[in-house]
Amino acid sequence: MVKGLLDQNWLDLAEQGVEEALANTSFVGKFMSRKTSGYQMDVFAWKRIDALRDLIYYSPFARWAQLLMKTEEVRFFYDQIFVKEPGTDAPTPWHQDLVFWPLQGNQICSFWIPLDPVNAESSGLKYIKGSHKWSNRYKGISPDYNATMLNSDLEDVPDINADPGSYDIIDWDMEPGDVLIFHPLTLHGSSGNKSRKQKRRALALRWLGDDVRYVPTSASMPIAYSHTSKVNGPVSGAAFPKILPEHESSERNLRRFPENGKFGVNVKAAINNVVASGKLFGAGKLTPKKQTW
Ligand SMILES: O=C(O)CCC(=O)C(=O)O
Repeated sequence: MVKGLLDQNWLDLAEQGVEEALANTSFVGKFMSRKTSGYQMDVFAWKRIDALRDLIYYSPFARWAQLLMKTEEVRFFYDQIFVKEPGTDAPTPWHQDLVFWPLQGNQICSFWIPLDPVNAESSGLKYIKGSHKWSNRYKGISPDYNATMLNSDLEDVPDINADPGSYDIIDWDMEPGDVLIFHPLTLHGSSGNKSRKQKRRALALRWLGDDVRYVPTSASMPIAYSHTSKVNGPVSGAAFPKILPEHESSERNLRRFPENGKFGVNVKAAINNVVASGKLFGAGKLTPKKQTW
């Protein structure tokens, strides 16, 4: 957690972008936010919101990611917005991000940028210190317990909050401008927003370095934007735009054709989700188990 990393001008741009995105939620965002009122999530908002595009292309995040990952090339993976209104009972289950993603590699990092003050009561993120070095890979549990992204080859996440003393759990009180930076195998999660007054908006920005390969599985998050990555090869193309050492204008411009061409990818993922949940219910084995929060 880096105190006061972000200058007010970048914070303002992030807030402007998030507010615009929330006023115009994507199809995927509506689907992922459907279960609890007061909870809003969206992804790939930079593809349609200029303020977020500018934040990604021109703010210092890419350079910070480059320094941290010790990489020459930096590509942007995607943005994710998480909003929990006061009193919203929508915990983010303990999870490792990488198991959701069609990627392999170690040079990957996320920045989690709160736009409101956060603490444990208002759904501050919690991490298990050092868990990115564990060999365990757990079933990916999304906040909506999305069945299509459950990789049945992986083990269930232990019920960490039922036995918190056995884990080295860390969290922080944060102010806007403070930023969390983490590896995608670090186990993390957050409670619902138990505050009666404080809403909790956060923007996550995810970055990729030289060693990242495109390795999709049947449980990976679908990528609804054009790219040119080949399986087991480096990530490339406009879905994962190159920011450093220099931009590619063709990738930057392609964002102007959001979702349309690939709308079917999202519809198919939504249908798969409903069918997969139904099958798991039918078989009496809807995994993963709910976590204590
Ligand atoms: O904001 C949250 O509750 C979840 C954030 C998260 O899991 C992430 O950014 O990877």
